Amino acid sequence: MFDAVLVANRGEIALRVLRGCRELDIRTIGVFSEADRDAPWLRAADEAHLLGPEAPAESYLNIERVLDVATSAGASAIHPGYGFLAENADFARAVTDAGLTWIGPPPESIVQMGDKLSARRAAEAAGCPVVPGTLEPTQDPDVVRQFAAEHGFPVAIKAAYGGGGRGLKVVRDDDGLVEALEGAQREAVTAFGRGEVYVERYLTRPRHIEIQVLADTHGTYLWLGERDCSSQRRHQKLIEEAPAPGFDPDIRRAMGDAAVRVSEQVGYEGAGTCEFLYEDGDFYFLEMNTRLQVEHPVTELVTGLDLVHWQLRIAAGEPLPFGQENVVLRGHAIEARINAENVAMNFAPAAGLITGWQPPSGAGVRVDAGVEEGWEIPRSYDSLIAKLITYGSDRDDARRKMIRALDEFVVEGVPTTIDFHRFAMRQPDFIDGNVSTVTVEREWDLSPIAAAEPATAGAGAQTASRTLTVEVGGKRLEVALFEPDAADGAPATARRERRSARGAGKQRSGGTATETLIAPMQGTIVKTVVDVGQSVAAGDLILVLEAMKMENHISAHRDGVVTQLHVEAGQVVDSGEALATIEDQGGDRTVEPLETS
Ligand code: MV4
Repeated sequence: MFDAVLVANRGEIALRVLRGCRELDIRTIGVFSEADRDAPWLRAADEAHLLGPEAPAESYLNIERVLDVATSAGASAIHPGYGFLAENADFARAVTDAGLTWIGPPPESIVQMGDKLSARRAAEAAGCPVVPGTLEPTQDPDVVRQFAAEHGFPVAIKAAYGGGGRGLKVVRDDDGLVEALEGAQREAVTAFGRGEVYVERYLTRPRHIEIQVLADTHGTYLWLGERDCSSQRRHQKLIEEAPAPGFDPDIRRAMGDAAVRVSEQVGYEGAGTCEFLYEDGDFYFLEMNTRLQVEHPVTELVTGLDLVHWQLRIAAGEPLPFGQENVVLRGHAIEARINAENVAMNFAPAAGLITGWQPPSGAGVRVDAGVEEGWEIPRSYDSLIAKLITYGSDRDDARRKMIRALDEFVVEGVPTTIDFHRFAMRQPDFIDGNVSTVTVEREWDLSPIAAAEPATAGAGAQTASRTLTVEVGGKRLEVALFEPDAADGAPATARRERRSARGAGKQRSGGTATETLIAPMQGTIVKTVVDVGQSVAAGDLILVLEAMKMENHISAHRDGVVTQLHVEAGQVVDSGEALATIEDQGGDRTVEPLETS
């Protein structure tokens, strides 16, 4: 086993890997950016080194600097965690070239799975079902038209080098075809510098089910059951569970066998995940993630296997000492991602100081967190601050433990997704195991969550809520205090109204049918497709807004005439900023503010 391992990552996954190393008596070397000085997870490392001086977002991507630290600190291997450099074949090669061991798959496997078209070809070659579609890139609308003529609409246009939903466009009819093709190409170039796209039949209500694979360097390939990751929003997973609810054992076995064949096809080693779409009893390979995943704990709980230990042992050359027949799935595990996000503001990420942090514990509860009380969440990184995982004898047991644990969880100072999860765990669709990849976004009304949280709704991270315990006649009562914004003393609700009207020409007083079309998220205007004076119907495309390298179609929120466009292509807008004014046609212009009438 290794003497010393450098963990090239941050947050909860850095802690997860550092702990795994420590359990195997491996000396640990942590690294950190300037924004992560004093980070809580670094205390789990035997030593920690500053990466800097780059901007915090780039520090963890500086291959040369990471290798310098590894060499000078005497590391024998590097574990990349997930994100940052985990799926970077050049980094994997550089690690090996520096005489260190790469705790991950061979770079050739990363490359083959890094491009979706070559991944599809590998799956086909392995006899694994893929979504019907093309295996070669195209730029030609006629190829898409021809495919749709054969297979029918809707079709998906996907970027070969896409990921996380970037460069994915759905075409519902011939009218939207050219726009979608161009949008997918633009997105792919923006995000990945490569515009190749291909076409697939679009599944309208699939489940996202993935198989965990483990392969040693001696030719043993195992699958460790599946995870259902269908609960997601804007391609960010929110809830994962193992096993998939109501999943047929024969389909599970067929999917597992297929994942193993695909892994063999690319000479995989270590821990990896094959993603599938599942609809109406059929499954289709989508892509392979060549890293440890965020949701790996649910697999650990139902298999009893420690995936980080096995990554380390496999990288050290140990053969897997058990076979497929020894992999037994037992019980049920659910993971809820606790993100520092404002659910009421479209899940907008919220940085800030954690003023209160009391994670749950007790039977069947695991918390993997990268924060603690007093830690200020930096702005530069993704918003996952913790994972709450519960384990039960069956799904309902795990779900009830999750609700209990969510109720215990206290986070103060930043808004979180905890209330979303409390809501989700009680949804009939969730209870019935009837969640698809479109359920959270299109089938659930999330407004009760926002309504239950007046302090954070729309107010961003600035508004602090405090809880006081008082005793009234000997009975303990908890009192929530919602404090106004220190900056201007205005209550949160008033500020929220002002914020949504920012930049707008007119503001209706007391009216609900606002004329202002608001940016739902921070981003860059790619293009506007209407002119001032143009009549539009609710749902008509007004402009394209790029956020996190994904294009979002912003449509008219009401019928009317576009009287003002407040933005133009290239402009950066904040969440809540006014994009356009759409006024009623004909009379009934604006209701004048009460003060002046
Ligand atoms: C699809 C699909 C339906 N049909 N492909 C989204 C990101 C990328 N990993 C693939 N994705 C999808 N591909 C076809 N032919 C639906 C999705 C999809 C999705 C997939 C997995 C998890 C969440 C998703 C959310 C929306 C769409």
